[in-house]
Order: sequence, then C-alpha cells, then structure tokens
Amino acid sequence: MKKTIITMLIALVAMVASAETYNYLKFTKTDNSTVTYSVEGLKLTYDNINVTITNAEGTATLPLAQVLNMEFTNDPGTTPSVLIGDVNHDGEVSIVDVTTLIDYLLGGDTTGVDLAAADVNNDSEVNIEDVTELVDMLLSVN
Ligand SMILES: [Ca+2]
Ligand SMILES: [Ca+2]
Repeated sequence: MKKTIITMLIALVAMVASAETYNYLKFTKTDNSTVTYSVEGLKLTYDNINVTITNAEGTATLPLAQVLNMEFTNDPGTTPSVLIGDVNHDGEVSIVDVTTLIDYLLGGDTTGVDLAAADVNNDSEVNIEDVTELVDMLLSVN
C-alpha cells in the first residue's frame, strides 16, 4: 500500500517538475533527515525498491522504504530544518525545551514535541540522556 502511494507521489512530482516553478526537490526520510536535489535536468525513475534521481549534477538512489515525503522547494537545504534541542519548536533552545522534554519522557505525550530536535545526542532515541545533553548545551551557551 505504501509503495502505491509513493508511486503516485512520484508521478505527481514528475508532473509538477515539468512546471519548473521550484528549483529543488526535497526528500524527507523516515529518520527525519532531508536530502535535496536540483530540478535542473531532473528525472525520476523507480523500481520496487529504489527511486533513482538523475539531474544535472549526477545520479542518486534512495530506498523507497526510507522515503517519508517529497516536496518541491526553493530552499537548497543547506540549513538544517531541525534546530537540535528546540523540543517545543519555538525557534530557540531554552529551559522551556528541557521541561517540555521531561514532560514528554514522563507522560509520553508528543503534542508539541519535535522528536527530531529532542534527540540531542543524535542516537535515534529520545530519552533521559538527551535531557542531560540539552542541559549541558544550555549551560555551555549561557
Ligand atoms: Ca524551544
Ligand atoms: Ca538521543
């Protein structure tokens, strides 16, 4: 089912690409990382396992299973979309993020919690170690 949806997405993307409104195609992967490709000379092909992205810069292959989303953008993707430590996603890293993270860890409520930003030590898990890292981060900048 997921494959069908991704196949449809790719077809849609190929259509929109011909409009050449945007400069870049951004893939969001299941680990919340993003990868951005220039649409210059863009061509997408796919089989059962991978999507192959060909553009003026070269060719890249992404496993379909890792693709969470794709969208057109004018942002070249040089700046990370996730501010590490900004757990409540208000644009800054502060003590509020520590309390938000602790609340999440105690209650498990993900409302308003940016889990990608909450994984401060980047080990793909959000736990008490990230609280420690976040506190260290705050102490070192202040
Ligand atoms: Ca914040
Ligand atoms: Ca972590």
